[in-house]
Amino acid sequence: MNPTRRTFLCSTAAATALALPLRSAFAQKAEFTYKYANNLPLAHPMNMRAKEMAAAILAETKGRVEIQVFPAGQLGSDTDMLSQLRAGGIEFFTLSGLILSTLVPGSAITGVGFAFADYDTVWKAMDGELGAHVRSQIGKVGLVAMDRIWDNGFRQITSSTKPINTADDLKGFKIRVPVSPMWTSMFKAFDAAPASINFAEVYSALQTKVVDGQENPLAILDTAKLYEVQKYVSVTNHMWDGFWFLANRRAWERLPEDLRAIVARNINAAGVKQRVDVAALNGNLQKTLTEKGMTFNQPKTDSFRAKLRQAGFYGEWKSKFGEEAWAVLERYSGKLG
Ligand code: X2X
Repeated sequence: MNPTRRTFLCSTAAATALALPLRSAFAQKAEFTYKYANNLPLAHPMNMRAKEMAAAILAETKGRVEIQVFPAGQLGSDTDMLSQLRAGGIEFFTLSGLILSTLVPGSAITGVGFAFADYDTVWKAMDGELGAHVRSQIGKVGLVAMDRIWDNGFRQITSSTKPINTADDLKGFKIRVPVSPMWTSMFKAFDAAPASINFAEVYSALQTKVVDGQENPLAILDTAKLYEVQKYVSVTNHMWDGFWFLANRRAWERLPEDLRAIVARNINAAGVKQRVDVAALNGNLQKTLTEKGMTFNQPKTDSFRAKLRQAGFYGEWKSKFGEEAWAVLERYSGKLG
């Protein structure tokens, strides 16, 4: 082969790998082909960052590790995907700590009502002792949680019937909540009528009026098009929610250490970028959603907090999580209840 031709081939291969770091850029089949599944629409930053991350991992491992992204509940509901993750049918899965609590009870602690004042406090807690506390509990059930939790955001209540201004407006309100004791307990404490429904069925449950409302961050209202079936957004910020990036432990440990390090570094880096994207969306989407027909109101939080206190919500969850875990939470939240 003459040098000119070799140079030409090399530079073409390099250009392909940069522009399109896909399977086709590497001659052989990957040694490790792992599935990563989640419940969010393709347009959500979670999936955009995950695709970027998978491409970076494929390139850095020189084609040895391929992560296939399955968005939008393609592989089933959260409940199904959690079972598949445990069985090893999927290797990676992002899940709210509150839903994960059906398996790891202590992981719901990050969703205690009105615990975090702002994102600064959230990341201090989640990248600090509170996150470490939850990750160690996740580690006991055959799963591995990556160091950086991904963001879902502060949650807002939406409705097709009326704006929610005070806790009284929630009396008897038929609201969808994710499948998790923490969510059910919180909306029972508000005297609402919560129904546990997996995210995959939320749009149709709202459309057919099985429920009148739901609660989610603005980025989800937009990317899942919930504005088509909901009218009012009440900015309650009643809880923050995040997605643990989980791996099946057996699959994780099958990766040689050097590959594991590349994969972990890329997942955590993608998570940090995803946080920035999601916070920006949650901060800026009010205008877009208003243009799409939603009406916003900004309730004072006092009546909601008072209702949770009166209903014994904080006392109940403190005794469930235990003094020690509660003290870790209060290091970030301040005194609760
Ligand atoms: O199910 C939901 O509402 C969602 C998408 O926010 C979660 O995954 C917790």
